Amino acid sequence: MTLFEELKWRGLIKDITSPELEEKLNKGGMTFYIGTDPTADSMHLGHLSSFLISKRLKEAGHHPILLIGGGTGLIGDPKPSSERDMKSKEEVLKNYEGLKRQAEKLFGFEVVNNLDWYKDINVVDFLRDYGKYFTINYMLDKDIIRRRLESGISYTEFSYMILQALDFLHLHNTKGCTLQVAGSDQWGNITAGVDLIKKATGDTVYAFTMPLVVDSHGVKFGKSEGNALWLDKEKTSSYELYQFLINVEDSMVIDYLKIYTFMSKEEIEKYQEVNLNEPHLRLAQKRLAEEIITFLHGHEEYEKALHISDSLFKGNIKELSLEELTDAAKSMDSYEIDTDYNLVDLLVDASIVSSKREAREFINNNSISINGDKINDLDYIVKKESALYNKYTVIRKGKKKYFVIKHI
Ligand code: 383
Repeated sequence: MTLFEELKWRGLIKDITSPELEEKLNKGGMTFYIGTDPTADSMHLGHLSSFLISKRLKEAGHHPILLIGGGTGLIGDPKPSSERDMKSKEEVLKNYEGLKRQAEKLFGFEVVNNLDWYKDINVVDFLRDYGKYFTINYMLDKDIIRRRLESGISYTEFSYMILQALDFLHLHNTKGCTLQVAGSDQWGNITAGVDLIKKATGDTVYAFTMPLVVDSHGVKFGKSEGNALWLDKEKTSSYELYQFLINVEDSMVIDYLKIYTFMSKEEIEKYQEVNLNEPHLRLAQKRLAEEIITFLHGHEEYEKALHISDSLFKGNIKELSLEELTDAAKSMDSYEIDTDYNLVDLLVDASIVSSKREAREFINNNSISINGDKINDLDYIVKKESALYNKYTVIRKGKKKYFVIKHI
């Protein structure tokens, strides 16, 4: 398979600016860039797919530049729904540092910051040197701008595409960059760059986008209960990531193996069969979790996530180290107490059951266990001194549902 065929097979190509790009990609040797704005101090799963494309291109002999938008992050790429809250300069700088550290560790790309060239452009030069290449008609015709016309858009966000376009021009002029890669939400911005370079220099440069990764309901992939799954393990533990990935739908898991792993076609096709014949084993999901967690945090973190998950499944809570238990606790509903507590009252107060009657029923039916031990005693008292590491009491209701009581 050529590189282009492989990218297609993996479902990583949505739109390309011109068909010649296929041959150029296959040949290697292009300098390309991918950009991200410092809206947070870490990337999340939604970013990972396009960064992995960049890694694939690098491995195929292209030269990557990662642009972290220290300047564009101060302006805000327009969202379809509404204006962004403006972030303070301190916060953008802090986020920039976090992203740079993370990206260097994970991908090892050369990093540039567009603030480094914006700071030398004054307002008159900006309007003369770049503004003249953009007609308002062209800008209004961009999908994202059209979508904001009704609800309104500030001049600040309206100007964003000019900045991203001049970045491409700058990297073209200073580093010979001829390709920009991004998710499909960036199509308007990256074609603005391709068009600007044509007008300003006469050169033809290229871009392609990948489809946004979604689940079977068309919802953006990478959010668990509305929260982003971060690539920083202090923000999203390996266990949380494991939980999310192991629960990926059967109808999607093969697509995700193509997008998120470097496994070969043959190997992925084997999983396709396993997934079809024995979906209950969730082997494809397990492998997806192993590949992603190992890539991000190393194999030990994957083993740890697996161990937490197995121990919880078997009810062997006491096996967990404090660190593992702390990770596990993060993905359980929790309730804090600072005194001894009668179990029946606690089950009600922590909203584990809806009434005292229900609490007694669960206890009588052997459906409540504490730190791995079944409890049949209606007068049981939950105490700090019997808590795991004097910190956590883990309550299991039925087979699957876990809650954590935090003793403070
Ligand atoms: C800024 C200046 C440039 C080139 C790009 C940028 C950032 C770009 C953007 N990207 C997204 C982000 O920062 O907003 N305007 O969160 C996301 N990307 C990548 C990918 C994606 C996009 O970082 O589709 C998902 O991850 O392109 O939403 O000169």
